[in-house]
Amino acid sequence: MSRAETKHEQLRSALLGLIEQDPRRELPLPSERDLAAEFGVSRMTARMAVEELADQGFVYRVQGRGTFVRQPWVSKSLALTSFTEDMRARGMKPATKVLASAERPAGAAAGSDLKISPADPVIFLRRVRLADGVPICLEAVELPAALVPGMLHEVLTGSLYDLLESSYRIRITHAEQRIRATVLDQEEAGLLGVAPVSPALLVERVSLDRAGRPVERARSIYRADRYDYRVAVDRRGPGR
Ligand code: 16G
Repeated sequence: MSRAETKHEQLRSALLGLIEQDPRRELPLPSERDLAAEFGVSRMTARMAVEELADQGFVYRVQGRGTFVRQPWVSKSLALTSFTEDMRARGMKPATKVLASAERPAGAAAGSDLKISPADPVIFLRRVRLADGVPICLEAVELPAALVPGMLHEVLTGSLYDLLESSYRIRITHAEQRIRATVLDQEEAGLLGVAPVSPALLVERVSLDRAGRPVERARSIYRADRYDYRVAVDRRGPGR
């Protein structure tokens, strides 16, 4: 990787490692003062790293007692699924048509999201995803090429997440997502077999592995007439 990890990122990765150690128990995190001393960062940096994990639902605070790792029942509600899992959960058979696969420089936007230099190579993959033979999603993903050597020679019509796990031991455990309404342009509409300007859901996702390393930047466009986005939500806080 071309860029040194910042102290903040190091601390975040270390904390995520700690959380992963035993996700069944409500482990207390070390205090901000101890984290600052152990990682040689300011208390402000330590606080920011912990606040970020709290915002993302990994940990919660109890006033006067400290910060604790959340129990798995909350993680389940934050479930991160692949297209394949999504379709199977709906009782449908997933399939994939690969439109393009290539290695190319990340460029500024993907470089920034994936925390690599714009000149670093990414694997670009564009696929039509089908459910019971009907095209419902257009997906474009970019992955840092350094993380997935030889990926272009793999079978790319199956589950990308399964491939990452089985061939590269990369498990995506967290994603930042943004969901927006959009309409399909002529090309997109043609690929999805609907009329141009049909409504669609655009989901942009940056996926991280358990160490907090960005692994995937994805843009998925779903036909709004065939897909709804299901989200489990929980009230934040220590009690249930
Ligand atoms: C979903 C993800 C996409 C991921 C794909 C992997 C969203 C918005 N996008 O489509 O980021 O690449 O699943 O699915 O959820 P796969 O393992 O079936 O290829």
